[in-house]
Amino acid sequence: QFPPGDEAYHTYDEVQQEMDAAANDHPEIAAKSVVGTSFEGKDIPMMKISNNVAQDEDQPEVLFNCNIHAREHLTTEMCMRIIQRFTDNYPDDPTVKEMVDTREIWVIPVSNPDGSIYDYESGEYQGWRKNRQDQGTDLNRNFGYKWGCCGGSSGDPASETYRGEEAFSAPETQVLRDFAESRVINGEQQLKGFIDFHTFSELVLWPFGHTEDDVTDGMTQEERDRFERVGTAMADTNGYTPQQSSDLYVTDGDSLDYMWGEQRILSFTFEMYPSSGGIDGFYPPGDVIAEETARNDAAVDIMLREAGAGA
Ligand code: 0X9
Ligand code: CA
Ligand code: ZN
Repeated sequence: QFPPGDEAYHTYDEVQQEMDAAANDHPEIAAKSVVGTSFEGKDIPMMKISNNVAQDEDQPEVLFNCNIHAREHLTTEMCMRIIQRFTDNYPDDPTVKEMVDTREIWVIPVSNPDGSIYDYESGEYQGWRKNRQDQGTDLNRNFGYKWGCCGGSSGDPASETYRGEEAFSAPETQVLRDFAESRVINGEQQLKGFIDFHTFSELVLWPFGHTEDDVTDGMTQEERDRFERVGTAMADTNGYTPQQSSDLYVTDGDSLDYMWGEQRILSFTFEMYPSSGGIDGFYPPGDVIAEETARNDAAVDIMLREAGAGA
């Protein structure tokens, strides 16, 4: 249970139950699976939403990832909203119907279950960011594209941005890597879009994070312009600020740099509500969930549409 006032947030068990219910209620279009296990051995559940969901059809795929940072609980609600919207509103909502019929949508509501549960389970928030491996690894510094390259992470296990012993030393980043790799079929990456939801600051961020250069190894001017165009289009719908991720600060080993740099997936990090704050910014009251997740509906639709546009 979340602390008083925040009961509207889904616990890990409630996430599992609601995913089970959605899959049971919509078996043609929703299938739940376990994408992998955490350091402590907890299941990391995943939902696939698509027509003919049991088949691996040749349709553009998009991955929505949430709660890689433990205390960013509003992001789990974002993924639950995506699951609810693309199942309950099918086939009545025409955009939902089009996307479910022409895309394969993957949703991971809690990619860091150990850290997430630790953060809320005592009834008092712990302000926890990392996973629960030893002193904790910052999963968003542990991905293996230019890992630890550029002063955007720490080698100190006590640090909030500890990058881990080596690239992909955390089971939870291995899970995301292995899933992305599993979607390469006949040499083609099926995932055409990726959003990693975080809180907070109300930003739409695109790669790269490891360098302040706009154009670099792995990012042509044309590619950069596409990121800016799509990122700005999404930000126009939610009122967030669009920018290259390193404009915020330089990071190395984050999910975005891997998903674009290594997998060539059109990838964005969203920093959700609120726009500013201290530690309390991670813990908005439960009554903002509906508004602050619905706020990203149109951006999610843009991502899904763009995934079908080709590179
Ligand atoms: O630092 C992070 O991992 C993300 N921000 S958060 O406050 N949610 O921890 C931002 C990652 C995006 N990449 C860069 N800013 N380079
Ligand atoms: Ca399908
Ligand atoms: Zn985060």
